[in-house]
Amino acid sequence: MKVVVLVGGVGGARFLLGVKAALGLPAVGPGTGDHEITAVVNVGDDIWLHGLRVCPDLDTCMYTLGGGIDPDRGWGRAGETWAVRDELEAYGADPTWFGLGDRDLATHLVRTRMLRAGYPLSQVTEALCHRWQPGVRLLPVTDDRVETHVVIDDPDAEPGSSARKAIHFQEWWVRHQAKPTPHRFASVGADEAGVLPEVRDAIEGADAILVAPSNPVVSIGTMITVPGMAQALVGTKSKIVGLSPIVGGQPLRGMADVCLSAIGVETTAEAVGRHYGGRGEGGLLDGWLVHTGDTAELPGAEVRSVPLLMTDVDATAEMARQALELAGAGV
Ligand code: GDP
Ligand code: FO1
Ligand code: CA
Repeated sequence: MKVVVLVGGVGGARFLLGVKAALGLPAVGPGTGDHEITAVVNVGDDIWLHGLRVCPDLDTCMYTLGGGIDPDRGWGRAGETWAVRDELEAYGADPTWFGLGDRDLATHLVRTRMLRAGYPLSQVTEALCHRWQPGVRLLPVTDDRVETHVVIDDPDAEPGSSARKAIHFQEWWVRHQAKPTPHRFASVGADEAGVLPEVRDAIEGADAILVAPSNPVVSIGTMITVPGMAQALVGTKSKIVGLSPIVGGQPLRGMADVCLSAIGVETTAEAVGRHYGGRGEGGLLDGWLVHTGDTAELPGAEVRSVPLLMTDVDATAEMARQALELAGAGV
């Protein structure tokens, strides 16, 4: 069976562990079998720092599935040391608010060297995955540069001024902890970008498409802004089933509620489902899974309530099984 999963970082990566397990593959590492999983990964968080290209969502998926992730932070390498970060800080080298660990840095050095040599991000990712053997084909949604920027009130403006400025998503999320109210999110570069042809083909040939319980705005939402992505999803014969990242009216990790408010969507499983939309009404979803106890009326899609807490791989595998069943591709 061919399964395509749309993912962001930590929530998406953890869900992929469950998809692998549900399909009988070892959660971590490579596996053989009849099933093929393709993860379409957000690139909106990607950033140039200290001359290096950093791709947090791709790396989070690669390290999680390859057994190299720091399990507590959910991002970056296990057993990390921070000598280079400390040295950079001693030089006052901006930005000091984003920490690149020593082990993680090797990934960015290899990636940047390959990008500078002319390889597209998708091929660079494939090369990095030769080492990590994630057991899932990790595809950036696009090879083009598409970065999420956040429009906020300009903190340097005169009092009473309505001046605004756009800052990179990471500056807003990591440096400012998503505190400045976002007026809107901009996918910088999306207009000139194109969906990766391999992503389009995977979506066209899939037996099931799952939308991970990832951030609906800055993970899944950003990917859908890439020209060709929405068309590929709307045009596929395969069923598309999403899992709610909102449980009991709250995100389980991170600041998705702040992101949702900025686009005028309530922080409920129902509102996020309606934001994606039922396929029967011109939206994305054939099916929508909400957590036990949550409810959702979603015209044009089938809704089921099942446990959606990724407490361990077994619980996550059961979520994946439920999603595949709703997609008509039960295992
Ligand atoms: P990020 O890129 O690292 O922010 O990760 P994602 O965008 O892939 O996922 C973030 C989302 O995962 C958050 O909005 C969380 O609510 C959601 N999430 C995290 N853990 C769980 C879980 O156990 N169950 C569900 N349903 N959602 C979760
Ligand atoms: N998140 C932080 O809160 N602080 C950091 O210093 C930080 C560094 C970092 C380095 C590499 C990487 O792949 C991820 C990193 N993250 C860090 C996480 C990440 O930037 C965000 O949580 C995501 O982009 C939001 O999805
Ligand atoms: Ca992310």
